Amino acid sequence: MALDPLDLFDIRSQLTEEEQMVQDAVGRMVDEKVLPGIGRDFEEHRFPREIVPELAELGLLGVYLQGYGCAGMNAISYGLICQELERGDSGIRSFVSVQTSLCMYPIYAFGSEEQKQKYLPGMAKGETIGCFGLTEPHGGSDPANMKTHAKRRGSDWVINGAKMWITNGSIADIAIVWAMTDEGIRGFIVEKDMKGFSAPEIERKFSLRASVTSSLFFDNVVVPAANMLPGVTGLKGPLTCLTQARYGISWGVIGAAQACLGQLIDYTKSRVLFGRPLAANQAIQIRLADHARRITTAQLLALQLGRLKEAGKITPQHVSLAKWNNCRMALDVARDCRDMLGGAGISAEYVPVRHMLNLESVITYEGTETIHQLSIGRELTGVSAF
Ligand code: TGC
Ligand code: FAD
Repeated sequence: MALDPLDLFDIRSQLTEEEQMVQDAVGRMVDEKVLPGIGRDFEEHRFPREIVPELAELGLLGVYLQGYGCAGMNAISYGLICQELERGDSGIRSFVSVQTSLCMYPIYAFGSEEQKQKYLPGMAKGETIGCFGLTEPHGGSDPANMKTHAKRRGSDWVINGAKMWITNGSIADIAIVWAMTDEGIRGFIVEKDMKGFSAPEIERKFSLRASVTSSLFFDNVVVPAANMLPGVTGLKGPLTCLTQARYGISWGVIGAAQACLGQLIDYTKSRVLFGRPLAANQAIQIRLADHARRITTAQLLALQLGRLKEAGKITPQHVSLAKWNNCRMALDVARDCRDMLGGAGISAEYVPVRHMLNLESVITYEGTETIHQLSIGRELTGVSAF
């Protein structure tokens, strides 16, 4: 029996029936609702907001949280969902990552019961959209150097400062905002209509064009005490959320690489040069084989990462290694697939250039490649080089 070129080591056979059903359902939705229009959305710099009810209907928002209208699925299912969504476009996976792991998760993990009741059910239904404000204009890799601050005024907090490169910012109903206080970094739920808060979109991006990216500005924004997340103080609050989201990215980017390789296998078989199909050249086969090898190793890494997560044994270093390896893999595969298409590789008719441009963001956000390399270096040596 021929092997599946996009699943050479039969990862599918390692999945439970339920996980396979989740993957199939999301895959169908991506085929039917995302792929037909995503090229145009990317060209028009437009997030396809009409997809949000579809995502909610399938239970993909807050998918691994228990209760509050969330589906309570396992870690492998969350990974497969990210993979299928990113096979469509990194912008769609980004939306789900931010809503689920960067907004719903902190409310779930660090919020009061009132906050959970108030926000999570509407977020699971896609009626309330969230964004996550950690990065600041002066340098995102070092969030400990945070200038946005919140000061107590009576029972309220007053926030001043700015955040930059914030996914979903301009379409969000609430922002999870991390600000320096006299007690250290704390998280706040800022609602879009609060006076002094604004979220202009960042225009003219060459990457993640089917996703909204914004700045956030806080000019004496008064936030009631009830909107402060009581369950965490310090940088470990936002970094714990990032560990959840980076986990999903480690799976997601595999989908982008699969989309590129799948298209290239077909293309090289039908493109005839020098009297034979492009695929009949050793140099082309070696490149395709190398991409299949890289995708396979990324799949095995993601699967074991998922198993560690389900066993409660996952560490931030595991996630750093997987995010680094799999983003690098996907970006290299997408760039080389673009090259094998020749001039057609720059055309919107083919997916690699869109994935390649998106992956330039994905390898940068949620910790750049260098940051993850330095995290592993610190783990190996016990010496911090940050
Ligand atoms: P460091 O001293 O290492 O740690 C401070 C405290 O945090 C704890 N910690 C973690 N906890 C959970 N998960 C992690 N990954 C953690 N890493 C560290 C740590 O134990 C410590 O706790 P405690 O109790 O001792 O205080 O902090 P550092 O200042 O040396 O920084 C470490 C470094 C550089 C790795 C960290 O700052 C970092 O990860 N920088 C990168 C920032 C980043 O990733 N930003 C992402 C912004 S959000 C985003 O990009 C969303 S894109 C969404 C999309 O569209 O999909
Ligand atoms: P910098 O931190 O200025 O880094 C610049 C360069 O220096 C990088 O190459 C970096 O690797 C390198 N570098 C940094 N430190 C070292 C060192 N010690 N040694 C050697 N090299 C180093 N943030 C959010 O908070 N929420 C979001 O929703 C969000 N969404 C995003 C969406 C998009 C499309 C993009 C592009 C970014 C988003 N970000 C978001 C921000 C993202 O997390 C940051 O861009 C990222 O963390 C890097 O920060 P920076 O851009 O300030 O780069």
